[in-house]
Amino acid sequence: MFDSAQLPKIVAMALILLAASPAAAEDGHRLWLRYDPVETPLRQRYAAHVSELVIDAHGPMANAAASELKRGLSGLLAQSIPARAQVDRDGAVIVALAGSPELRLLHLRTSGLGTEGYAIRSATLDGHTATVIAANSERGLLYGTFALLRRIQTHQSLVQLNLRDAPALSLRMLDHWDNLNGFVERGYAGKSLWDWGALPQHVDRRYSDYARANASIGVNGAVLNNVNASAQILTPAYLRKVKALADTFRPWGVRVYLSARFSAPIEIGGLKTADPLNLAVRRWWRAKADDIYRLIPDFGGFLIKANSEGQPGPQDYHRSHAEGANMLADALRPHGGVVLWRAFVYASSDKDRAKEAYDEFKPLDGEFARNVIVQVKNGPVDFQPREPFSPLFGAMPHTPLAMEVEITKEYLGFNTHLAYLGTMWEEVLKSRTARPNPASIVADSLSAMAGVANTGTDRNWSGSQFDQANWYAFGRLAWNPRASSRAIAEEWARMTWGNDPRLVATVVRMMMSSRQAVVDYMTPLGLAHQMGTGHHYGPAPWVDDQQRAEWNPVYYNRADSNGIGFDRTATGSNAVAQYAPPIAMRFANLRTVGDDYLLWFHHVPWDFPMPSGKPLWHELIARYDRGVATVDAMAQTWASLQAYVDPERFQDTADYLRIQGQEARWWRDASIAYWQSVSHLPLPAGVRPPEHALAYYKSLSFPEAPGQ
Ligand code: GCV
Repeated sequence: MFDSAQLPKIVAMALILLAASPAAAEDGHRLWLRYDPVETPLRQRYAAHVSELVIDAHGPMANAAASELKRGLSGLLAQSIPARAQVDRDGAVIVALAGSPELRLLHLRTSGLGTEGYAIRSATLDGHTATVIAANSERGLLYGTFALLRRIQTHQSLVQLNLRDAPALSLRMLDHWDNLNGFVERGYAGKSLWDWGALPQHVDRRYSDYARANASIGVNGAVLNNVNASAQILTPAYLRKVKALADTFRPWGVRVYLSARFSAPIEIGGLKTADPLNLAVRRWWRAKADDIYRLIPDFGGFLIKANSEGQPGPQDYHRSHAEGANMLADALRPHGGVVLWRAFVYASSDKDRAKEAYDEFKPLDGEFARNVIVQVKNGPVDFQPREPFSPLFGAMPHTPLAMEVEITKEYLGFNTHLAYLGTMWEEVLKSRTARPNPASIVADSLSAMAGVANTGTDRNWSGSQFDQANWYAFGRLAWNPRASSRAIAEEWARMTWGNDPRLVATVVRMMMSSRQAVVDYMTPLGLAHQMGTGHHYGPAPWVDDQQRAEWNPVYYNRADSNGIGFDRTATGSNAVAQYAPPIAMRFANLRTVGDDYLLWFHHVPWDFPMPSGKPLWHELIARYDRGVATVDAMAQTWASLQAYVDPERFQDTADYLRIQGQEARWWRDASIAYWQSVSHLPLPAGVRPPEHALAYYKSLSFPEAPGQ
């Protein structure tokens, strides 16, 4: 029988057992939305500002905001926060739409916030202190909610707040390269999140978690399927599945888009042609758009890869990209949808690949319908560890442009290499285009940003703990393309790892040096596309046997006994001429181009004297060594953080850094062995020779490479 006298003993034993049992696994699944309790006494200070919730807005997104506030605040403050109909004590958090009585009383103006911005203000209402989140739309309230929570997560003050923020770009999208069979092209985080087999009957919990994470960073659109698209996605059966996802994402402000295959009228429509000027084809797309909008009234639109890498497109019918895009734009226009038409094209083998997108799209400026956005990759070739900005930015003043970046690390070591890409995107966004004004930068030319997603079914979503930072940074930069990647790294580090100043400073330091390290050990000094054929993993600078010239690393490195690099000046392909004159002059001059783009724009003799005083050959080797050394330093630094980080995530990261260290050496050694076979130069004194002969590196095949 139960003896009540034993109760205290039982409780004490239960507590001991609980304390001894391992905490829930820290697998990174919670991303940056952890909401663990803030330590006291800071928690008490926050508690004074958060005693109750007063929500004066209704609808799916306002409800999502309210539930997020409840969840976040009760987690961070370790107490439940009651919801009230009106303010009845100090410390209320009020969520209110423009025109609500609270905002009128406070004279809180929402003009200038647009349809997605928010204001957060400390105020006094009915004699009580309060914090007000105000916006013109439910979506603005959602973003304001996450902004307030972020302040607490990153230990910022809630005193005398007077914040206003709105996104600079209206479309902030994730592009999923997910195939309908569950595989993700260039995906390194497991399989596709979308379980097409079980949809629409089974709507996995992860879908709303995914949309919620996007909402927290301002991402407002998702293209669900690969740009190498299957027409099947447009069939009624799939559209019902897409609708289920759209319904799930909607409360979190994320609209659904689809990649459409240009030849779908033939493949699933029974037509004989997909010619964009053919009336039956135009009717087919209009009817398809009508069907989609009947199911999904807020459908975003289509993303198209046309006449690129074997995909069908308008040029199959001797029509231009503009004619193709405008035909789809006509079908979507009555419903408010947009066409995102990609400028990633390269087809002619006798031309510099870096020139092709500009040459094809620049002449079409002004010819696109108003609901077409041309989507341009950040660099002129293909998501390399470093490229100069695409010359199309600033060169198409009559066409809205989106910048496409690759969050998934196809060319940067997949998921095992730690590379924070915020620095790369900041570098591109802040590059001076000098168009239309001398001070114009890439960010000025943008209407939208798209990131090729790095999400998948891995518990940690992104394939590694640190790859989550790239998803996070993408959203924050798409919201504000002028933001500082360092500030974003710090925000993410605090929310993801903790607020201890030493931990934060160390993690941020690692992140900020990480992408340059990858550049150094993979493609230093402006080299590009030296990765293995097809998979793009590991070094292969010697490859010269691919059918098309521009599929071969030797096409890009042009290394010979005289020197190395691609001459894109007037004596070579003259790609520099695609940039505005001041930029072209800088890139064309060996003395002003700078180390970062040296071999991108110039073929340089091995003995060329570098600004460091070393000849190019020595400098090149020093860069590989610097890359390896930075990775070693990251591993050591990480080891010093063991006491600050939970064991699971600590170990995951330590293991991956070890792999990265091995593979950085592989890159260094294989590359140096190959350059030496071409330059015939001795290694500088004191330099460690490659561990193996060149033949060994050439013989490796994926996935037998070291670290695999
Ligand atoms: C989706 C690169 C990638 C391809 C990708 C293509 C693109 O070439 O290797 O996997 O295809 O870019 O962006 O369309």
